[in-house]
Amino acid sequence: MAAAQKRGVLIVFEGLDRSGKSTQAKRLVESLNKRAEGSAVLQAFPDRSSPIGKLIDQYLKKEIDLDEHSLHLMFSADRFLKNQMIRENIAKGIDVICDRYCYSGVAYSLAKGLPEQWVRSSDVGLPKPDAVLFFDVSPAVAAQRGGFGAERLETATMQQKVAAVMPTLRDDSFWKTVNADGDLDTVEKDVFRLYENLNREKPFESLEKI
Ligand code: T5A
Ligand code: NA
Repeated sequence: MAAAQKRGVLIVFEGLDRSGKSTQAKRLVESLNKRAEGSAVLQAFPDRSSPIGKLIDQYLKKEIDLDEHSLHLMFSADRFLKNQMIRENIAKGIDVICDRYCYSGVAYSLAKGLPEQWVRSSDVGLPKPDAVLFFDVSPAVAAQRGGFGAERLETATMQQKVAAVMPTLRDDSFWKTVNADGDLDTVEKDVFRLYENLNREKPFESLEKI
């Protein structure tokens, strides 16, 4: 009898701006697909190509203003639009790698001062990650990296607030800290080691709280 097909895993890359999330999420997906084509998919949040994501993109680029409550719900809605896609892939044995997820949603909105219980409620029901890799970068190292400052939330004040909030969201059952100060290859190896140790035997769940 053929062995039962193992499910895929949901891995979320979180952290401050310029911690290297996008670079490493892409590297992981590429290396998994090199080993077995079609075995992993990458999903960035916000998905700037979706109708909701386009509005979020315009907000981030300071082209339009949005009420902060609406914006929070738009970030959540953008994730729920991928709810089914994530679950279908996981069931088929395909790994889903997310570049940011609801932890960014909660951290940035709490940093803006929106009400805590309300902020924490709008992503309940989303697929629960098997691992949240928190990219821990020191401010001095992040400051040396390129591409900072153009978007709306990329201010020192906002980053300090998010840096204070993000670690309080940790859930020890799936939260893993990655030292993001290292060079690209060292960080990639650390990520891969964490990936290889994930447990595909336990049932896939939904988020009951954040
Ligand atoms: N947001 C998001 C909310 O408010 N609510 C939400 O619900 C969500 C999902 C989205 C913005 O929206 C907010 C948070 C954000 O403000 P984004 O599209 O994720 O932002 O942001 P980006 O600007 O694309 O990405 P980041 O600034 O977060 O950077 P990354 O992805 O952490 O870093 P990366 O990989 O792009 O690297 C940055 C630079 O550093 C270099 C890279 O080559 C690149 O130049 N680098 C390294 N250099 C040396 N050594 C390393 N180890 C390096 N790793 C990367
Ligand atoms: Na990014």
